[in-house]
Order: sequence, then structure tokens, then C-alpha cells
Amino acid sequence: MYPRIFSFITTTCLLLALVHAQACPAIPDLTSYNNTALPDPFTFANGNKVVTLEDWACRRAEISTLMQMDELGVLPDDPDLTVASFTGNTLTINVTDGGKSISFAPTITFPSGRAPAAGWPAIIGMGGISIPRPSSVAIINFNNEQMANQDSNPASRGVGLFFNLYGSDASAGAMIAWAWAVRRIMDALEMTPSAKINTARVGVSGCSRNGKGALVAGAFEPRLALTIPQESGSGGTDSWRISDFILASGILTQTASELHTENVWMSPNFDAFATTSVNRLPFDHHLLGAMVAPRALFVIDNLGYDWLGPFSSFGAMVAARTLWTAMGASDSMGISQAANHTHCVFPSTQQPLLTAFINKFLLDQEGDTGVVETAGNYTFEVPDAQWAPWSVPSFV
Ligand code: MCU
Repeated sequence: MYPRIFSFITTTCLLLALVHAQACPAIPDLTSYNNTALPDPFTFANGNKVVTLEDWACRRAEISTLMQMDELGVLPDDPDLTVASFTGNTLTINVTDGGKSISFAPTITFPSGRAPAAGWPAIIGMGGISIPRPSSVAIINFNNEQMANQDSNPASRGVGLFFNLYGSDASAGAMIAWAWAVRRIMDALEMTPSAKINTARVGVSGCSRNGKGALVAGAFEPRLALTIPQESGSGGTDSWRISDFILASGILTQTASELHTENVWMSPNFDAFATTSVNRLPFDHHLLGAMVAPRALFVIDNLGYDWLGPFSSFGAMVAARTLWTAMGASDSMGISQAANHTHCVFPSTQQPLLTAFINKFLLDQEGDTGVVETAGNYTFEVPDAQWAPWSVPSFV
């Protein structure tokens, strides 16, 4: 077990260190970018190939920059001051930046019994969790709508604690604001040993809109060991491009053109792409998923709702999985698509794979996790002539 954990920690630290250690290529002017296929993860925006882990660290940083610029809005740097305290079951987090302060207070639901010496493994519930609570794992209940997207409609633009700190005109959409808050929860847990959470074993999960948020948090917070987006649909594990294609074929799927008017999950900067063509985006959500690699990602889907775009999610996440393949870490990425069931009501058919992910990545036990399973009649492989006309290297 130790070597696997060691390899996960070292690869993740290495990715972060490498991006500082070498000069990454400059991002060229992409105003006339147009690509009907999913952009190649293994080619920089300037056309250079990504062949080493060092290259990927730069490409990942490039993807992060582009996604913040065109879709999610800017994730602010670490704030000037974060102070945390733990009383009862409440973790109170005070954040000060640029002379302004906010406070929020997730509650923690603990397993019964004595905490392990390293502290409890935990899952941050983005607006709560909709997976069954694993018995030896604490749940950190994060009220994300207090941070951003309070009224769940376009009038929520710029409203919430995040915007009290960074201004109502901040470019951030709700999802990057939520990810920012998840980063502060990790800071707070690290500085509060009395909360008895093992910060090396923290995951994030949420369903539907909160599944979108869970994926963004997992992509932008490298201390998270496990990311579990559930039925996240458009703006989550779906590909903008594949969803547009499915809608054009007559299947009522949520696409960027609808999503950006429905709510404030994305930055206003996204409007320009959502109202013209998503083919102009120099990324798609396979690259959001890829940002999690080599950390563990378990994608949970439901085939029962066309609106969720299950084939779009399948294609995007199979494409994302190529990063784990390139890193020799495909055991850390799984996809499970269950047959029709009520939205966000977790079906027992997915329990074995969920348990395997929890066991392996939060409880340091064995688990058969490198699984891609779908109740759908889907095939998607990379390379794919239409969607993924690129090949997968093994990083050297
Ligand atoms: C799947 O997530 C969203 C979906 O994108 C929205 O169109 C719909 O309004 O709400 C879903 C959701 O969050 O359901 C709880």
C-alpha cells in the first residue's frame, strides 16, 4: 500500500513543483481558435507536444488559465489570512483578504468510535452528499450556496460570501467560488488538528449542480485525494461539444447555450462562447477531468435523463481518462453509468465500485477501481475519428 500512496503524493507534488521549475510555453493568441473535436490534451496551445510529466505540469497550468479566462472566472490566489477554530462539530473559518473579511462554518458529521491516529478520512459534501455515507468516513457539510449562487438563478450573479470578499463584479462564476471555499476548508483542516481529520485523505462529492461543483473543486484543489461528481451533467462531466451534437440530433440535452442563461455557475466571460460556438473554446470538460490526474476520480452517472447528456459525459470522461493512462495510473480513474433511476438517488448497483474507491483512496485498503462500466449501449475509445483524433503517449 505504501508505495501507491507514495507514488500518488510524489506525482502530485512533482506536478506542482515542475510547473515552477521550468518555463512553460506562452499561450498564443487564440481568438480565432475553432475545433469541432475535443482539444488534444497532449498538444500545447502553441502546437508543441506534451510527452513528459514535466510537459503535462505546464499543459495543466495552461488549461487551468484558459478555463478560468473563458469559462469559470478567476480563482483568487491564497488570501492574506485564514484563521480557523473547531468547537462542537463546527469548523469556523475566517478569511481576510484585501482588508475585507468573511466567515463560514461547515459542520462535520463524525463516524462513531475513536479517531484513527492520523485523523478521520473525510468527504467534503458540496451542499451535502447524495452517496451513502461510508461508515468510517467523516462528512464535512459545506453550504456552498452561502458562498455563491444563493438564489439559484441569474439574479445570484455576484451575490454571496465570496463576492463580499472579492467584489460583486469579480469574474468568478459560482463553481470557482465554491472551489475557492473548498481550498479554505482544506487550509482550515490543516491548521486545526483538534478537528481530527486526516487531510491526506479528504475527498469531495456532490450531485447534479453540486456534482459540477465537486468536479471543479477536485480539479482546482490538489490536496483532495478523491473526487466523486454524481449526475453532474452539463457544466460538469459533459463535453460542451458532444452535448451540442446530441441536441442537434434531436435529443433534449442541456447545452452551454441553455446552461449559461439558467444560472450563474459559469463566469459572464463564458457567454461569448455559449452564444456563438463552443468550438471556439480551446478546451472542453475532458480537460477539466484531466486536471484531477493522477489523483482519484470516480464519475457517477445516470442514464435515465437525456437532459444530463450521459453519452456526452461518457465520451468526455473516457477522453479524460487518457491522462491517467499516460501516467500509468488508470486504476485511479473509474466511470459508472447506472440504468434509469431517480435523479440523485444512489442506486445499489453502483455501490461495489463506490466502496472500492472509498476503500482504496480514503481508507488505504485494497479496491478494484480502474473500472469503466455503463448500462448504456455506448462505445467510445481514444483515438476516435470524430471526437478525439489524437493518440495517447506514455509519459517519459
Ligand atoms: C444536473 O444539474 C442541474 C441541471 O444542470 C439543471 O438544468 C437543473 O435545473 O438542475 C440540475 C440540478 O442541480 O438538480 C438538482
